[in-house]
Amino acid sequence: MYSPEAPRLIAHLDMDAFYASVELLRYPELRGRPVVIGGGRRHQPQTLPDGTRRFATLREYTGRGVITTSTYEARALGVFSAMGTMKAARLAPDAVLLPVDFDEYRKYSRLFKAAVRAIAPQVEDRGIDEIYIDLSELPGVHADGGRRIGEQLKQAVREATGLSCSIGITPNKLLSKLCSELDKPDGLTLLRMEDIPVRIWPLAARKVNGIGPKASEKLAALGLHTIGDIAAAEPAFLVQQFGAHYGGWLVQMAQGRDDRPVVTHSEPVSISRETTFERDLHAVRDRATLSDIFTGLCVELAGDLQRKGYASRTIGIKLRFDDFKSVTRDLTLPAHTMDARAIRRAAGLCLKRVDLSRRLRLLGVRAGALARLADLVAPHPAAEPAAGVAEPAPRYGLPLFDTLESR
Ligand code: TTP
Ligand code: MG
Ligand code: MG
Repeated sequence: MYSPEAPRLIAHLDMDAFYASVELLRYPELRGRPVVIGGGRRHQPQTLPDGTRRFATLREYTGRGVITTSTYEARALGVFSAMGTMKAARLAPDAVLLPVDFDEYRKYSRLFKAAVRAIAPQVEDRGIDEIYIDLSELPGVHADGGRRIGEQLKQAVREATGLSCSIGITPNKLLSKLCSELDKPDGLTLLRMEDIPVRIWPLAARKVNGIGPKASEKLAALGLHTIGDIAAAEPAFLVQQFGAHYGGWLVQMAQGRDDRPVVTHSEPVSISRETTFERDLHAVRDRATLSDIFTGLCVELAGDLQRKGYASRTIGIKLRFDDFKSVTRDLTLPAHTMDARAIRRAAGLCLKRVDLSRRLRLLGVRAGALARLADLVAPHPAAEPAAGVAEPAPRYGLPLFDTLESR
């Protein structure tokens, strides 16, 4: 467990050219070529009668899309994440263009994270292709600054996914995040506090997570371009320029100090379910259909809460109309609940407060003000899982859109 006194070893692991590398697993013939990910369905590779594949290239692209990522070969031509695809096409017309397939990337994301957790369970999820890992408690880890475990983690990720990653291992998250970038791809970078002047101070200030475009512009205007420039600046000057909070953080950051813990579980703010209809539905004319969908969403939401171990005190709805305008309404309950009936009743009351004369495109139900079931000392009867809820969608007697008929 985290203790501010004990020396820590924190890893930051980031997958190399993640979306592109996942695509190369199924199209190995593209290895070594510049490839960018950012196309749509029309850029799906075609399999020819002789079994070879035909790929779209950037020169064929027209549209307003952006690149999600590119292989290192494409980066050598100046093509990077978030660049307009048309601009990329001018720089690298012969680069292969592939469509984005989030389901596939999520699958590999789960695989690499599971492989890491099997070795080092203290993992903080930082998005689809990166995590922090607190290595401090692993047996023997301090003997070599984490090198052996780092190599083991890279090996495990490679075995589970066929993909390479880069890892930084240092005493804190700030430094590890910087270090995982230093030797990409397939890097393993260890750093101790005494290495900061040589390895960290020369880096550009904007490399730091927390120094965005605005702050780095202001720093540059003050003549502060590298992390070392910030370290050399007068702390009082930084506080005067950036305020006590951010200025104070800059002072600490430049010395490589950061005591944020690795947060192994995050508490969701809300849980929701929504659905877009195949055709727009009208609250009165499609009452039965809407009613079923509405009930179904509430039952699914109750199931989500129960599975995740949360109860909610604020139930909300979201509607989107045929003119794409959206409205939300919510209602705070007297006690927390995870019961489908209570959720449906509250959502129904929210619905009464909406003008439903237009057709609907989308309907959603949201459970907010969540509390962990374990933290609710004396659960209200309504917070107990209802007996019928785990069974197939129960049908409730109450007409859900009954309020509409009286309009
Ligand atoms: P990154 O880790 O930033 O980039 P990367 O994994 O492609 O390359 P690197 O080797 O430098 O780590 O982002 C992870 C994935 O997130 C990336 O593969 C695609 C996606 N992404 C976007 O969709 N848009 C963006 O602007 C960025 C930066 C990433
Ligand atoms: Mg990455
Ligand atoms: Mg990343």
